[in-house]
Amino acid sequence: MKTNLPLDANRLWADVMALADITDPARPYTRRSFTPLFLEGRAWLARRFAEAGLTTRIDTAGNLIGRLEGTNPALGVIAVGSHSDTVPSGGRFDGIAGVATGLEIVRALRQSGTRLNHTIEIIDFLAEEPSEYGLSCVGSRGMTGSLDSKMLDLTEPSGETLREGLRRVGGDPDRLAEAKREDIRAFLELHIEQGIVLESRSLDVGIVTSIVGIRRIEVVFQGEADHAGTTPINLRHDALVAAANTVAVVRRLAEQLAGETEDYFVATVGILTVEPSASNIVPGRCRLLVDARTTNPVLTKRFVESLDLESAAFAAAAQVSRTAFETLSDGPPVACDADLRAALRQGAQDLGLSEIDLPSGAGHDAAFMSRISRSAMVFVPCRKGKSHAPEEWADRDAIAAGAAVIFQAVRALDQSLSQDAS
Ligand code: HGY
Ligand code: MN
Ligand code: MN
Repeated sequence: MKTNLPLDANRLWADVMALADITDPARPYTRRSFTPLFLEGRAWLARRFAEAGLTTRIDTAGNLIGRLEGTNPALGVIAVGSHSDTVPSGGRFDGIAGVATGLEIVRALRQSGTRLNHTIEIIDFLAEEPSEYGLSCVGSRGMTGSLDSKMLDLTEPSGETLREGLRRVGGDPDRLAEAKREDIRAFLELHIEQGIVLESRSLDVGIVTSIVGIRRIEVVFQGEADHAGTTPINLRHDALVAAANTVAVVRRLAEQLAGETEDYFVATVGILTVEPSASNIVPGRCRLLVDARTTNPVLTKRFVESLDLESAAFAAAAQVSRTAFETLSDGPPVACDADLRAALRQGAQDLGLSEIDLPSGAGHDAAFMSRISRSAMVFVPCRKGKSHAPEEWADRDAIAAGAAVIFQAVRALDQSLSQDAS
C-alpha cells in the first residue's frame, strides 16, 4: 500500500468514523434517509463543509452540496460525491467514504494553495439506498431530471409521501426543475467495492467500467386471514403459499438466466411482509419486493415476463388474488466515461498504485449522474467483500489511496477539460 499520499489519511479516516458514529445505537450502523439521525448526520457534514471553506446548500432535490468557486466559473463544475444514508444495520463505509473523500480533496487543494480553473462541488446525494418510500437514488434522480410525480406520490408505511418527505429534509418538490444541472463537466465517486476482487488479488483500486441496471418490482398477494387450526387446507386462501413459491422462482429464474450468457444477472427478494403475521392465522396478505440487476436489459425483460406468468399461476393455485405486480423503478445499465476512467487509471499509476478494471454489481448515484455529466468511479477494497452489514470494513490507507487517485484525476481533468473548452 502506498504512503506519502497528497491527502491527510488520518483526517479523512476521522471524518468517516465520526459520521459512522451517528447511528441508531440499537442497530449499528443505521442512518436511514429522511430520519432525524440522517438529518443529524447532514448537519454534521454541513458544518465540516463550511469549515473547509465550502459554500453549502440543499438543492430542491434534497442534495447537500458544498461549492468552491474556480478561477474560471464559465468552465462549469467538477463534482465529487456519494451518499451519507445507510441500509438498515449497514456498514460504516458504503457512501460515507465517498462523501468524506470529496471533503478531504477540497481541504488538500486549499492546503496546497491550489485554485482549480473549474468550480468544485462535493455532493451528498439524498437517499441513495432504497428508502422507506420504495425508491433509491432520490437525490441523483432529482439532479438529473429523473424524479417524476408518480415517484413523488410513493408513500412510506405511515402514509407520508416522498413529496412531503422531500420538503421535510429541505428540498422543494414544487421547484424540482431547479435541481436539474447542465453545468457539471465531470462527476467522480469513490466507493468500497462491496465485492471480493480487490482484496483477494491484493489490488489497491478498481476503475469501474460499468454499473448494473436495477429494476425493482412490487408483488402483492391478497388471500384471506383464517383460523390456522379450524380452516380445512383445501378451503384456505393462504397468501404466503403464493409468495413463497414466487421467492423460489425468483432464485430459479436468476440462476437460469445467469447461466445462459456472459452477462451479469442477479435477482433477490429482500422484502417479504406477511399480514397479519401470527402463528395461528392463515396469512391474508403478502408483499414482496424483487430486486433484479443486469448488464443486459434483455435478460431483465425475460425475467419479468416469466415472473409475471409464474406468480400469477401461483396466485391461482393458492386461490388468492395477485393485486399488484408493479415496477417501482427501472434504471438501465451504465458505462462509465472512458476519458474519466483514463484519468483515474493515470492517477493510480502516477501514485504507484495497482489498479484493475471492474464492473459494479451495486447501484450508485454515479449511474444517474451519467445522464447529465461524464461520470466514473473508483473502488477500494473492503474486507471479505462484505457490505450492507455491520461487519463492513475498509482500511484507512485503502480509502486514502482511492481518494488520492480521485484527487489526481480532478487536477488532471481540470487542465484537460479547460483545454477542451478553450
Ligand atoms: O443496492 C445497491 O446496490 C446500493 O448499495 N444502493
Ligand atoms: Mn449500499
Ligand atoms: Mn452505496
